[in-house]
Amino acid sequence: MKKSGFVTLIGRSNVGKSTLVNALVGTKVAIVTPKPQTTRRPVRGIVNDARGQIVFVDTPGFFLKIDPLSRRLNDIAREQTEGIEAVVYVVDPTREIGPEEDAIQKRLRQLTVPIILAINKSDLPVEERPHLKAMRAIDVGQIATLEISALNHQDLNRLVDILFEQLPDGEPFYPEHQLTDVGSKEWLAELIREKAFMRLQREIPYTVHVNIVSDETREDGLRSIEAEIRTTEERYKKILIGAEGSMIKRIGSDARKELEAATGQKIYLHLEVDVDRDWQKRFV
Ligand SMILES: Nc1nc2c(ncn2[C@@H]2O[C@H](COP(=O)(O)OP(=O)(O)OP(=O)(O)O)[C@@H](O)[C@H]2O)c(=O)[nH]1
Ligand SMILES: [Mg+2]
Repeated sequence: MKKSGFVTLIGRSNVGKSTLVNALVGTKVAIVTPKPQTTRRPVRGIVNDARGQIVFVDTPGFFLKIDPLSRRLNDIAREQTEGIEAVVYVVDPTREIGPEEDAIQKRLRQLTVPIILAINKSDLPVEERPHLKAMRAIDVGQIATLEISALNHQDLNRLVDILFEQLPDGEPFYPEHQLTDVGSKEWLAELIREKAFMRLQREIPYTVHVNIVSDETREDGLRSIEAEIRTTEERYKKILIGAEGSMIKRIGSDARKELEAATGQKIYLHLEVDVDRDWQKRFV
């Protein structure tokens, strides 16, 4: 009998949860940036091997801020700790344990599922990981503590081995060829949002939402994608467009290049910028 189950990654922003899911799946299913609050929805990354199937659930990083978007993101992460088989608690030894980590740990101690503590970023020299000792001392009742690198795939097999030991017998939840639950339109929107996050500064990334309007492959093989980038205010729209369209051109070109490399298709990407004051309120 094979095994199967859901495993949720929990941790504050920027610890490398999405990088870890991508490394485990072996392909980019979740976007990654050096900015906090990159992930906005629970992205599932699916791993199959002879032992069965693990569905990894990437979640938004826990963030101690009280604006509506942050609160919603925290709720999304919290909801993903229900009805699952195990939690991977990801921590980052380059940053001090603060109130956010304390809040996460309080929540984790209330869970009854097995927890594995994954101290990430082990590829960095020790001087860049000054909080390693503090991370090693974390006790949330975890069944194992691993020092991993999502970036270099260090010790990820060990993590998967431990998780399979925790999973019950069961049929796979997804067909074996499926790597994620993110649909192609959502993935396109996420990729464009990633490029916008990378190019924009300060608060602006958090005002941005991306919608795919159309995605068609023409007879000559050219794939034509139209997307709108929404922001909450007119002044952000100006910045997003940039002088003579320079910013939006850069974002579009970054996204197009990655898409062309990933798909092998020639891509035409058209981006529109619009103001939508209330997208955050409608964000669920
Ligand atoms: N050196 C190093 N950097 C890493 C590693 N894993 C992730 N990073 C970097 O850490 C930053 C954040 O990575 P993400 O995967 O987006 O982090 P996250 O936990 O998903 O963040 P949120 O979605 O905001 O919660 C990026 O710049 C990654 O390249 C790692 O193992 N080693
Ligand atoms: Mg993430």
